Amino acid sequence: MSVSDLNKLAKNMMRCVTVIVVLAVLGTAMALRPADEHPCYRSCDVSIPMTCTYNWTLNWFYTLAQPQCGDCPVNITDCSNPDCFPADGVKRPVSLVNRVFPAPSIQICSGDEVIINVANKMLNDEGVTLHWHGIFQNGSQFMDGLPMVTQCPIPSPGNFQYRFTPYEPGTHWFHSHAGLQRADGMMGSFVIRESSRADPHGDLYDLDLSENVIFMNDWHHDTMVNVYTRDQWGGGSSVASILINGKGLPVGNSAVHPPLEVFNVLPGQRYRFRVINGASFFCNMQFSIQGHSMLVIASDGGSMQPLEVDYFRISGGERIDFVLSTDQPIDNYQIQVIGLPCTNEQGEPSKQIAYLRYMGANDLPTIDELPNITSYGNSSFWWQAFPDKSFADVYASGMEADYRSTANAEDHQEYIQVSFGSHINPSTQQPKLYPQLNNITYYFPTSPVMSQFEDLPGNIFCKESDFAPGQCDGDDICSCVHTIDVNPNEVIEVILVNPDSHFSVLHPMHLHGQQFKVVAMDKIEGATVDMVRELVNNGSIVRNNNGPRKDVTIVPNGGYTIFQFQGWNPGWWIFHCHIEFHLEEGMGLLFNVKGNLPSVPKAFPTCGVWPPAAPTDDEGAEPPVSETSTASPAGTNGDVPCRSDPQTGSSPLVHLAWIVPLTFVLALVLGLVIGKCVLGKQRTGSADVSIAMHSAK
Ligand SMILES: *[C@@H]1O[C@H](CO)[C@@H](O)[C@H](O)[C@H]1NC(C)=O
Ligand SMILES: *[C@@H]1O[C@H](CO)[C@@H](O)[C@H](O)[C@H]1NC(C)=O
Ligand SMILES: *[C@@H]1O[C@H](CO)[C@@H](O)[C@H](O)[C@H]1NC(C)=O
Ligand SMILES: *[C@@H]1O[C@H](CO)[C@@H](O)[C@H](O)[C@H]1NC(C)=O
Ligand SMILES: *[C@@H]1O[C@H](CO)[C@@H](O)[C@H](O)[C@H]1NC(C)=O
Ligand SMILES: *[C@@H]1O[C@H](CO)[C@@H](O)[C@H](O)[C@H]1NC(C)=O
Ligand SMILES: *[C@@H]1O[C@H](CO)[C@@H](O)[C@H](O)[C@H]1NC(C)=O
Ligand SMILES: [Cu+2]
Repeated sequence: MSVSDLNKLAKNMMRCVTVIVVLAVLGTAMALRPADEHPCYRSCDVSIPMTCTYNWTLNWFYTLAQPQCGDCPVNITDCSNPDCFPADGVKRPVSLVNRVFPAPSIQICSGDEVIINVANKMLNDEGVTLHWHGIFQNGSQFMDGLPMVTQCPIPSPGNFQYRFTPYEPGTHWFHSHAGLQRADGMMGSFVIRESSRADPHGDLYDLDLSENVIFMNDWHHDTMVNVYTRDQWGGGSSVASILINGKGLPVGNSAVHPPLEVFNVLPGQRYRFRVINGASFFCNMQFSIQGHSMLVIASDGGSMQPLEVDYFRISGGERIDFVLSTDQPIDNYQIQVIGLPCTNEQGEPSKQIAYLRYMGANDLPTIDELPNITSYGNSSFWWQAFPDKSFADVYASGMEADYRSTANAEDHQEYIQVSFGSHINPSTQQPKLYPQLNNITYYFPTSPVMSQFEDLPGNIFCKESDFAPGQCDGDDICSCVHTIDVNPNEVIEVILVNPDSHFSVLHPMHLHGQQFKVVAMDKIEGATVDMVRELVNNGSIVRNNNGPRKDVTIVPNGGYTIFQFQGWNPGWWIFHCHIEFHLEEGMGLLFNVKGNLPSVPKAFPTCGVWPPAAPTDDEGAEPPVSETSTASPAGTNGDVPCRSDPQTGSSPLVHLAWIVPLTFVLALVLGLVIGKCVLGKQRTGSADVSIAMHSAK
C-alpha cells in the first residue's frame, strides 16, 4: 500500500465513523419520538414507499364534553385534556373522526399506500362517505368517496376500507361527502410531500412541519341540519364564528376564553405554511399575519411562480401554501382571518385570530374580545385571491407551461351557467331560488353510477341539450342526474358564467378526479352566457396558458371563469359548488370521462331502490367499459438520497417521526460505506451528502 492509499483508507475510515455517529444520534432521537406522530410523517428525500394505516371511528360527540373537558374554558389547562374539544367555548353536538377536531391529519410521501379503516358508529344510523379532496384516484376510482357515484354510503354501524396510492404532492384535505356532515366536524388535512429535489420550490424554505398546517372553517352554534332547516323554513342563517385548527374566541362573550391556536417559530427560519379553507358556508376568507409578508408558492397542490403578498383571499375548498420568513423582531404576532362575506349573528363579518409566536417572546396576552380586522379592498372584487397583484401576474403563474394539453387546442367547449334559478317550490307554490348549473338541479343517482351502472334506469340521466331553450328558465324545475361526456384524453374547455352580479355569493367550484388549468377569469358588466360566448368567439378573451393548476376555482359574481382539463382519468367525476347547501340543493353535475375503468373491487357493497326500476333505453349516458387494470404507476421519487432537507427541524424532537425509515436507509448506506471502506475504494462525495441531509440551517 502506498502512502496515498493509506490516506484514502484513513479518509474512508473517518467517513465510516461519521456515519456511525450520526446513526447513533438518530437512534437516540428515534427512541424519544412521541408516540402520537404517525410513522409515515417523515422526510420524503430518502423515501421508501410505506403503507400508511389509519383506524378511524366516526362518532357523534360534544364540544366541552364532560368529563373530558373538566373546567375548560375557565381553566385553560383543562382545555388540552385528551378528547377535549373546546371549539369557541360554546356547547354543541359535533360529528368527528376519533373524537378530535380537525380530524387526525394524514401526512405522507408521494407514492405511499394509504389504508383508512373506517368504522361508522354514528348513533342515528347516518350513512357516511369520506372524500379525499385533491387526490385523483387514478386506478382507484372507487375510492373517491362520493355517495351514489363511487360507492354506497357506509351504514351505521358499518365498516369500509379506503385504499389508494396517491402521487399528487401538495396540501389536500378530506371530509365527509354525505349530507351536511362536513360542517359538523368531519374533516381534516391531508398533506402529501415529495422530495425537495422534485419540489420546484424546495430551496425556498427550510422547514415543512406537520404543525404548520392551518385548517380554517366557519363554525355554527348548532348542528348543520338545524341551521339548514331553520334557513329553509324558519328564516335566516348566519355564521357564528371561524375556527383556526379547531380553536377560537366567540364573538360577544367576553366571559369565555377558550385557548387560541399558537404557531411557535424560531427566528431566522423559512417555514412552509399550508392553509386550508374548510368552509361549508359562503365564507371566503381574508388571511394575513401582522408584520409579515408571505411568499405564496402553491395552491391546491399546483406550484405557482412565487408571489409575495401582504394578504390573500381563499375560498371554501381551496388551499394556499406560503413561505414565511421569521425575520421580524421577537414578539407575538396575530394571524388574522375575516370572512367575506359571511357574517355573524351581530351582522359583522365573521373573524378569528391565532398567534405566530417567536421563541423567547413574552407570554401571550389575554384578550377579552376579538380585535377589529380590516377587510381590504372593494367588496366587488372579493373574488380576487391576490388583490394587490394584477390578474395577469397571478394567472400567468402556473409552473407548467402546459398542463397535458396543447395551447388552445380545445377539442370541446362547454358553457356552464352557475346561478340561482327562480322556480316555484312545489311544496309552497311560492317562488324560491335554486342553486343550479345550466338551470338544472342535480340529484344523486339511486345506486352508485360507477359500480352499479346496470342497476340504474337510463332516464334519470340528462344533458342540457335534452331540454328546449327556455324550458328550464320558468316556474318548473328541471332536475336529473346531469352529466357531460368527455371522450378519452380530449381536452375540454369549460366556460363558467355567473350572471348573478346582484348577489355577493361567490361559488367555489370543485372538480373531482383531476386538476384543471385556470386560463381566464374576470368580472364584466351584465354577464350572461350569450355575452361571454360572443367574447370568446370574437377573440376578446385572452387565455393564459400558464394558468395555475387547481381543483377549486371561484366564479366572480357577474363574470366568468375559464378552465381546461384533459380526460386522462376515466370515471364519473362530480363537479360541484363547495358551499355545502348548494351541492345538496343541486349545484353539481357529473363529468363522465370515458375510458377503461378498473374492475369493481370484489364484494364491493351495493345498494339501490326496491323494487328495481324497469330498465329503459339508456338516454343519457354510456356504461363505462370495464376492464381489469391493476397496474399502479411507478414511484418517481426516493431514488436519489442525500441533500439538504427542508422538511425537518433540528431541535424539536416532535419533528423526528421520519427517523424510522430513514434509519433503515442510513443503515443500508452504512453497509455500503463499510463495504467500500473495507475494499479501500475511493468514494465520491455522495456519502458525505447523506450525512448533511438533515442538517437544519
Ligand atoms: C388498526 O386496527 C387493526 C385491527 O384492529 C390492528 O391490527 C392495527 O394494528 C391497527 N392499526 C393502527 C395503525 O392502529
Ligand atoms: C386547572 O386544572 C389543573 C388540572 O386539572 C389544576 O392542576 C390547576 O390547579 C387548575 N388551575 C386553576 C387556576 O384552577
Ligand atoms: C371595533 O370598532 C368599533 C367601531 O369602530 C369600536 O366600537 C370597537 O371598540 C372596536 N373593537 C375593538 C376590539 O377594538
Ligand atoms: C367598487 O367597485 C365597483 C365596480 O368597479 C364600483 O362601482 C364601486 O363604486 C366601488 N365601490 C367603492 C366603495 O369604491
Ligand atoms: C337558462 O336560463 C337562462 C337565463 O338565466 C336562459 O337564457 C336560458 O334559456 C335557460 N336555459 C334553458 C335550457 O332553459
Ligand atoms: C366582441 O364582442 C363584444 C360584445 O359584443 C364587443 O363589445 C367587442 O367589441 C367585440 N370585440 C371584437 C374584437 O370584435
Ligand atoms: C394513471 O395511472 C396509469 C396506470 O396506473 C399510469 O400509467 C398513468 O401514468 C397515470 N396517470 C397519471 C397522470 O398519473
Ligand atoms: Cu354555490
